[in-house]
Order: sequence, then C-alpha cells, then structure tokens
Amino acid sequence: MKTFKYLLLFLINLTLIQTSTLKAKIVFHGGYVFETFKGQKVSAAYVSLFNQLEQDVVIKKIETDICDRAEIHETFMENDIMKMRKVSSIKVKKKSELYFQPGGTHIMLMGLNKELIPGSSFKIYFEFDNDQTAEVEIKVLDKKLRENLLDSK
Ligand SMILES: [Cu+2]
Repeated sequence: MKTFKYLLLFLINLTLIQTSTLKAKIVFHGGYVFETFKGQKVSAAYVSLFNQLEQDVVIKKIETDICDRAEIHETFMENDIMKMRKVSSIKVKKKSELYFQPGGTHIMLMGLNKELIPGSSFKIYFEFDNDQTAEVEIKVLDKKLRENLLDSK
C-alpha cells in the first residue's frame, strides 16, 4: 500500500513537470516598486518579462487596482535632459526578454489611490495580443534601496 502511494505521488509529479515544460509561456520575475510618501500620486514599477513562446507577442493592456492608469513609458534624452513618453503597445520578440527598469522602459503608475508601504505588494494585470493574460506580483521596496542603487552607479 505504501509503495502504491509513492508511485501515485511520483506519477502526479511527473504529470505536473511534463505539463509545465511542455507549456511554454510568458514568465515574469522580480516585480518591484519603491515605497511612496503620503500624497504621492505617481510612481514607476519594474519587472523582467521572459517570452518563452515561439511567437512574438505584443502587450495590449496593463491594469492595476492601485492607480487610475498604468502606462508603458520609455525614456529618451533630449538636450541632455532625460524625458519619458508613453508607448501605446510594445512587442516582445519570441524567445526574448524585456526588462522594465529604472532609467529605461518602465510601467508608469498614475493616480495612485494609496500609499505604497514597504513589505506590501499588489498585482498588475497584463494582457497580450495572443489573448494570454498574466497577474504579476509587484513588491514594494524601501526607498533606501533606491539610494543604494543610485550610489553604486
Ligand atoms: Cu514614466
């Protein structure tokens, strides 16, 4: 009986492993945002996106409960000043990555409806043109970490 139980467990695990490797997908890693001060209405979120699919995908929509509007922004230099602008859609080529990061492409959170407290987290919903969706966890980090990041540059 005991052997049978183990065999069953083994089979279940095997099935789980097989379906997860067979099903290539869009994977997110390390989503974060820095804490906000009281009354702050705008912030930016960062995350790494891995498109494991054999097809290019376009991010069609981004939504979150913590603000009125989430937009994809890219940064560019103009007369030595760093500026940013909204990108209406963004393509992630097959088998490639997209890094939302400080100083680069980022997720702009506009009209924050609450203070972002370190240690808490929230979700951002992504929708792609292949109708795949993803719910991505964004962790709120202590702003001291940002200072450390900037110092090291
Ligand atoms: Cu921005």
